[in-house]
Amino acid sequence: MTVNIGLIGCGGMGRAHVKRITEDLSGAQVVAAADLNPQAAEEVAAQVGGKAYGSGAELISDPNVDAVLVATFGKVHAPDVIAAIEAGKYVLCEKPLATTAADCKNIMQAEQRAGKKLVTVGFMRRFDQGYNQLKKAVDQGEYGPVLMVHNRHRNPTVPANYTSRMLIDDTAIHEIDTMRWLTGEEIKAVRVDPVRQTSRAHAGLEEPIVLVMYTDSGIRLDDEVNVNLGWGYSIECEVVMESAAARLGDQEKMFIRDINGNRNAICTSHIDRFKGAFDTEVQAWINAVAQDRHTGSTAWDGYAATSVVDAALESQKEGGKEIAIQLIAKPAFYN
Ligand code: ISE
Repeated sequence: MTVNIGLIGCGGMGRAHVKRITEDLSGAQVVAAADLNPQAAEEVAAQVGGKAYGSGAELISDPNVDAVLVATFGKVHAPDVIAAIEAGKYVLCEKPLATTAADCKNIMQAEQRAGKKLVTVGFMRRFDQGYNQLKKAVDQGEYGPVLMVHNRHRNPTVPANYTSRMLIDDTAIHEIDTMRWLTGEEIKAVRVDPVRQTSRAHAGLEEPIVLVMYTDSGIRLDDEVNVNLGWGYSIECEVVMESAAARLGDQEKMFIRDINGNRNAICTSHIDRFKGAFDTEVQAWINAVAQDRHTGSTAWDGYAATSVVDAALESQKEGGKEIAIQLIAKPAFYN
């Protein structure tokens, strides 16, 4: 079976997914594209020979669309994800699932009403080779329990419409989810430490910040979020266990040696840095949809991560106070 995918959101991320589905993956084709910007939808539709729509709702009700890929801004995800669930269609929703825990709860309720897990959240780092090596080192237990994890999330730059809140709900959300997955624990508390501000940020953007979080067993997690470096996309993670520290660097492969010294190439985009992870994630989703089964992270994972976001935003409002995270009881549906 070829899975007919409808894409909602024809920006950079959506187009990168179309490219991978068309050129690199198997078992699926993109048959429709929706965007509030009609020109963007038409461009993508013309590229794949599919239909263009001006809204997610219209695309979801197209009977030719088997499954839906949502790649719009996080704050507008919820209505499209709920409409896809109500239409009984599998949906791969880019992170975050939604930007408030309340919206995530509405999505979980819709899914439970449907009686079937249909939502996969695009937490692609769970598919990254390096992060999987770290997880293996943690799970095998050879080095003892995890005590703390240091994360760095550095971007070369961010667009003018990127807001201070997005440092947390759009950028740090990756580490929030990855740390839940890596440690196998929920995050019980978070605070946001203010840092001397960079002059490189656009007016009104408060950055960098450092999130400090604690898991249920007391593992301390920190995350530097620093999004206007200028020079590269740099993701680092160091897991400190009792008898070893395992570190994930940039994974740049090529080294240059010349009169200026030894150096390696710098990656500048998350789409390149995580290409392998995105490809594996989307292929796994296509394969699962073709077999009518769920795969990957669930709406519960989306909800748990966004609950940490809500608490981090509250911490910022409270001048960096530590805020406890109150999750609802996990519905058996998500076990
Ligand atoms: C973006 O949406 C991503 O997913 C990137 O991985 C992240 O680095 C960036 O900050 C986000 O805005």
